[in-house]
Amino acid sequence: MTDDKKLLTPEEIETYQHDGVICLRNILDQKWIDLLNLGVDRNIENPSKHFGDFTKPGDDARCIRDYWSWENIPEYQDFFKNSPIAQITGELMQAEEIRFLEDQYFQKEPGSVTPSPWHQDQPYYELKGDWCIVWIPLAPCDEDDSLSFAKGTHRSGQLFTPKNFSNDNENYHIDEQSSPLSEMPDVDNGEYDIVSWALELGDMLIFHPRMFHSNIGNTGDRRARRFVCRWITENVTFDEKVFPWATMIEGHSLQHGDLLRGHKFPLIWTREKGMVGA
Ligand SMILES: O=C(O)CCC(=O)C(=O)O
Repeated sequence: MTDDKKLLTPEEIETYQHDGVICLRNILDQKWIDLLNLGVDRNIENPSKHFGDFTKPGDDARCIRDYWSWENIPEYQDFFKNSPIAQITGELMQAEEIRFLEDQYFQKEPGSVTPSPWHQDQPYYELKGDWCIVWIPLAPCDEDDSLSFAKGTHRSGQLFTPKNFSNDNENYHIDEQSSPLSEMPDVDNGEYDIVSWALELGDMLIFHPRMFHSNIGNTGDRRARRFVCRWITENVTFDEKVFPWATMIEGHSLQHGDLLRGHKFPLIWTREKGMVGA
């Protein structure tokens, strides 16, 4: 049982820590789903420089994505400042403070054969410390079209070469002299404990940055759309150019080793005061 002020149970926190992923059911009101859908509509009309169209050649079903757009999308700002997500991630990571890091959407039309290949998020980011990813379906999705995870893969601490979503999911080129990363293992070889969930509106997935995860495309007959957001705790520092492909929001003034602070990384929740971002 949760106490009055808590949104998660100790069992849910334990599941996240042990498995590296948790599925939370019916935790987001419809008003937030509606707001995020409006935000994604606006984002599609006003793409950022990160916009990507990953539609496979010859595929009629479009697959698009954008990220780090929140400074131009008021609906995203309203969502991250006022929805319960900051508190949920704060409880899950047992944090003192939670800051918003990044927005992202993926949209795959019915029949899209563009997969999101098995990967970890950590190697894409110039970050050190505790953070997490929240995956929110903006249309119901069945198990096949949901995000799949290889349970417990966050625990080894090992990082693998990420895929370049913009380049047909090839591995990024690695300079063998300077990169310590090996190729992602074959996650479909039957040796991993793969888990995925059919999701309704109001459900969400939260996962650890080292978790192996993937999506096969959209085999359903309705548009698949999700809003993904990333949240950092008080101990996250800037780990400059850990890998040549890693990115960070533009315009920050961080030096290597600095804690992520300031208006590019808005403080939303503290254990002591609760919601402080409005
Ligand atoms: O939703 C998808 O297809 C991919 C999401 C993903 O890989 C991520 O959020 O890191």
